[in-house]
Amino acid sequence: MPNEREIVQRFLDHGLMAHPEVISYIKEQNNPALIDTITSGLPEGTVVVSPAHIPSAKPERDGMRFLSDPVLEIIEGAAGTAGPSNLDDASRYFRDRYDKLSSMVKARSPSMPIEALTKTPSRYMEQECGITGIVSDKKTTKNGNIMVELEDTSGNIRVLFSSKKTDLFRESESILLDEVIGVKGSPSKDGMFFFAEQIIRPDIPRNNAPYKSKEPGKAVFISDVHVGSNTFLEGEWNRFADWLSDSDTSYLLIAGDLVDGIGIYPGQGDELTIKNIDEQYEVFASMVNDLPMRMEIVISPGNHDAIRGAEPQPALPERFTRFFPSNCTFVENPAMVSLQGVRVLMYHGRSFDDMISMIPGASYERSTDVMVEMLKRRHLTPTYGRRTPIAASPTDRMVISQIPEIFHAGHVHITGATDYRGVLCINTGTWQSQTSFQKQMNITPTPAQAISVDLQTLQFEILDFLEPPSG
Ligand code: D5M
Ligand code: FE
Ligand code: ZN
Repeated sequence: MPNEREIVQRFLDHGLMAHPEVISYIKEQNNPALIDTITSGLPEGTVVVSPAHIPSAKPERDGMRFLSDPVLEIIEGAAGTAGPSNLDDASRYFRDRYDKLSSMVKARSPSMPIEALTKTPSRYMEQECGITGIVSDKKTTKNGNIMVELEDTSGNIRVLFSSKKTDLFRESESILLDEVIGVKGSPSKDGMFFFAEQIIRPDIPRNNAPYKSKEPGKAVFISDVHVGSNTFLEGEWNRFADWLSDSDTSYLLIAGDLVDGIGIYPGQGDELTIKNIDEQYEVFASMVNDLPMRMEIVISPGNHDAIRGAEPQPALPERFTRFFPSNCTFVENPAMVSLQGVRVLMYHGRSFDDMISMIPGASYERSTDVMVEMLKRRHLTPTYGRRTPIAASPTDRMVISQIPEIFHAGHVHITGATDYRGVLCINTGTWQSQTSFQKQMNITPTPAQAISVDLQTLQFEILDFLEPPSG
């Protein structure tokens, strides 16, 4: 198998530079002949080889999509679809996760049952094999290699990532417990170990091409309003509301932490201007009431909202929704909605706390990079049993089954936007200024920003409503 340096050199020999996606594609296909195929088909004067130059990777849309009436459609996570959390369902939950994610991995790279390797390793020693499993353990060996226990429906095996293979080793450092990965490599003589050569994740296909609305339409995205907190920025919110009234925005999406809630953290009472939960939602509802009625408004909950914290979180109950106008649709967290055919995955983002603590180099400042890590794993909450409570149920709703055009999250209170293989990842900041907790955690928020997306072009714009400091 060619390594990255060899592939880069082969292109350089042709006087060409190659985009990193092209290099990883060739590595993944394990077919050095592809380099010649690609170089022979390049338009004259090409300097940089991009993914579009890969002959088999013509842009392709993920299935058919029809515009429907009404233009706002709830695809997944409509109110009332999150079932109860029942620990007896935990094994079915993981089986469903494994089935969904392993089939994505296997579609990209062939895979054999782990049991075949552990029972008859001699048959496979000389050849490269692929296996796909759920990560049930991960540790660093005394020699400084990484060992991951991988489990499929037939058995389990210890997979070794050698620290000598620098690129692969670095990639293996980001392997998370309970994620589903494929690994290419070969077994040890006794079938006790599997020596890894390459990691295959479910990922977004690199030829994914996002759907764009045929009709004009603009959507605005926000999150983390935190009504009731003494740091809620009322003046900034009013500037935003005024701007919305004058704009041609058709949709407003709000991804959780609508209110600050009560009893969310120790001592919160001292930081609340509204200490009653019904009143917090009533005030938020009156703010929403002042927004244009022509807009469709989609609202999902977050970890500060008054609803079960285990994800998928149910939609807000009628006790609070009754205060809101009729143009509001309440969905679960996560939810997939379609705006004129453009699909938006809304997820508040509690699992950022877990992923940032586990992935080397991940940070709150660059949360959209963490969203990319979720897309690669096709999962919103890869690791079970840390800070993000996950509801055990027969199906794993946290799997990113359908590929959205827009992936909208919040929670970190820092605005960000990035594109990953045709998926626009946006994090929509907050409407509260820095809290004492965030000060302690060294989190500097970017308050009073919204992100607007043109549904015809998928171009985004960051809108800033922060008032200049007075005095
Ligand atoms: O989250 C507000 C901010 O605080 C956001 O940047 C995430 C961060 N946060 C929240 N909970 C934790 C924990 N447990 N550890 C570290 N950082 C955290 P909000 O959900 O609005 O309170
Ligand atoms: Fe928040
Ligand atoms: Zn939050």
